[in-house]
Amino acid sequence: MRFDVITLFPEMVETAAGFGVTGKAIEKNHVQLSVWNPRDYTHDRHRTVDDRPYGGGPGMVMKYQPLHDAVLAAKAIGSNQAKVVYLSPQGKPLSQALFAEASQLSQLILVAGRYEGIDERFIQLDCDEEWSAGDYVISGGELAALIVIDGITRLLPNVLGDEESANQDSHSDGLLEYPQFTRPEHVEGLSVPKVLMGGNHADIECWRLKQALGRTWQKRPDLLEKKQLNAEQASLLQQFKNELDVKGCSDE
Ligand code: 4GY
Repeated sequence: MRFDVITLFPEMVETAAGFGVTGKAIEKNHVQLSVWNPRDYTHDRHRTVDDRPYGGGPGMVMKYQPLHDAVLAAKAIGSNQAKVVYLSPQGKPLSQALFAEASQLSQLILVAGRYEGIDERFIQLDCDEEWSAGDYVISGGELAALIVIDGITRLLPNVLGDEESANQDSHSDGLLEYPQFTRPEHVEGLSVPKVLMGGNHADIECWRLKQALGRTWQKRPDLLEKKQLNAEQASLLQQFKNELDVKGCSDE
C-alpha cells in the first residue's frame, strides 16, 4: 500500500512516520510513503499557497491550484485507484473499522490543511472523503494524517510480528484491553493478580476476558451498549461487578 501526504510540512510527516512500527514498515517496503508540498506546485515568485478569505474574516485559506496540482502529481505516481481524503473535524470519525476497510486500498492520498482551512472547491472537486481524528481542533491535518498512516499500517500483512498480531485478533473485538503487569511482583504495596503468577492458561484467558469486559463497562459503557455479549461474556461481566461489590464492602 502507498500513502501520499499533501502537506506544507513534509518533514514533519516523514520524520514522525520514520519511527517505530511505521518506520520499520517503510524500511521493509510493506508501505511506501511520499510527501507532496503544495508550495512546489506554485508558479509565482513568492510561491504563494494561501490567500485572504472571500467575505473577510481572520486568517488565510489554502488556494485551490497548488493543492490540486499536488494531488495530480501524487496520483500520477500510484495506480489509478487512489482514494483522496481530507482530514478535518467535519469528517467521518476515525475508527478501527475505517482503518480495516482502508487497509484494502492500494493508494491513499491524505490532504493536511493549515491556516483557517482550504478552498471548499478542492474538497468538492478533488476529495473522495473527509475524515476526522476527533471532536477537537488542532493546528493542521498532519498529526491526523499520521494517526491514519499508523492505524492502517499496523493492519497490513507482515507488518506486526507474530506476537503483536496475535494480540490484535483477540482484542479488535470492541473491548478495551485487559491490564498488563511485568516484574517486579510488588510495587508500592500493589501486587500482581495471583492468577497471572500461576501457569494456568485457561484461568488466565478467563481472567483477562473478565477484565476486558469489566474495564469496558467502567470506562467506556458506550462501547458495551453497541455490543451483543454472548452467555460467557455476560456471566464474566456479572462476576466482575459482583467482585467489585465484595471488595467495596468495608467489612471485607
Ligand atoms: N480534528 N481531525 C482535524 C483538525 C485542523 C484544516 C487547519 C481533526 O482531522 N483534522 O482539527 N484539523 C485543521 C483543519 C485547516 C486546521
